[in-house]
Amino acid sequence: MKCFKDGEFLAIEEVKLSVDDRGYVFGDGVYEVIKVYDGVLFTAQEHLERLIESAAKIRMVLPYTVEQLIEIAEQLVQQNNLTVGHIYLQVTRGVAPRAHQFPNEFVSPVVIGYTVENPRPFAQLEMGAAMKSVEDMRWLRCDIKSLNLLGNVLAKQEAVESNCQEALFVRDGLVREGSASNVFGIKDGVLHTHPANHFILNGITRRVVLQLASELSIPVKEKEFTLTEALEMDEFFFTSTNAEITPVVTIDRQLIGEGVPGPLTRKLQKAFDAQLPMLLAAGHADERNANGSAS
Ligand code: DCS
Repeated sequence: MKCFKDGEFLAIEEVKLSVDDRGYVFGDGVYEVIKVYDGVLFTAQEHLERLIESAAKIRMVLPYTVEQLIEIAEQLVQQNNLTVGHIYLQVTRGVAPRAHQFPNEFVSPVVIGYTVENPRPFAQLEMGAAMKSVEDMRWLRCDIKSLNLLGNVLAKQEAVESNCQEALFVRDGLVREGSASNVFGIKDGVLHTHPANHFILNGITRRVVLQLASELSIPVKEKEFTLTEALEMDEFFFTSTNAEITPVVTIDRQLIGEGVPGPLTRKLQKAFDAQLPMLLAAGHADERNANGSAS
């Protein structure tokens, strides 16, 4: 496997990382996960713009432009022959003796990237998932895609230990997002989701879903709702780069609607599939439309 590190593509064994890397000692950095379908990057521009924004929010300047980062990501896909999976990109504030304040200006950020083969989660997309609500004890800048994921890690572990696939963060009684996903509810034909502010990460998949909803004339309400209201939704789903649009059939073991993926969720999933770089990965070759496929 070829990894990118600071301008070079190296075999994984050749990559040297320092114990003094601020990402390692402080979680002082930001990251992105970009999906690859049939060797084609999906919404790479949006992900890389968010990477630069996340870096800026922690007062870091990336040594690359979006265009250069896309070139790096494409090289990684090519060199590793990746068909379906994702690219992980991470930038830390660099290597310096451990001290909380920023290092001097001669310390440059450390940029690494690698690929992961990862099939689409077909079974979960079809059957749906279970969520467990957990208290959101994270900091107040959830809009930054920071390497500090302890709150997310603990929440996800709690969910998994309760045989759930994803945690549902609740802060001040209001539903915020998943441990690594955004959440949506559907009530009486209206799509509800948390507004994009500092309590959530403004997911790229979230933005895609809002765009699809607009194209499908599904009314959208970007406003907080309570856990009780979530439990009373007709349909519920979570979104992320890897989970795509995952139907939620239970929250805290209580059925959502009929306890099966609902019709509007299915409609959005279908619209999502139709705009992927290709549809072969979905096993839906027969559904390909005339302009629907790359490579
Ligand atoms: N909210 C949180 C806290 C996340 O970590 C993520 C993605 C999302 C929302 C959804 O964002 P995207 O739609 O842009 O993916 N988490 C990434 C992660 O850590 N692994 O995969 C995706």
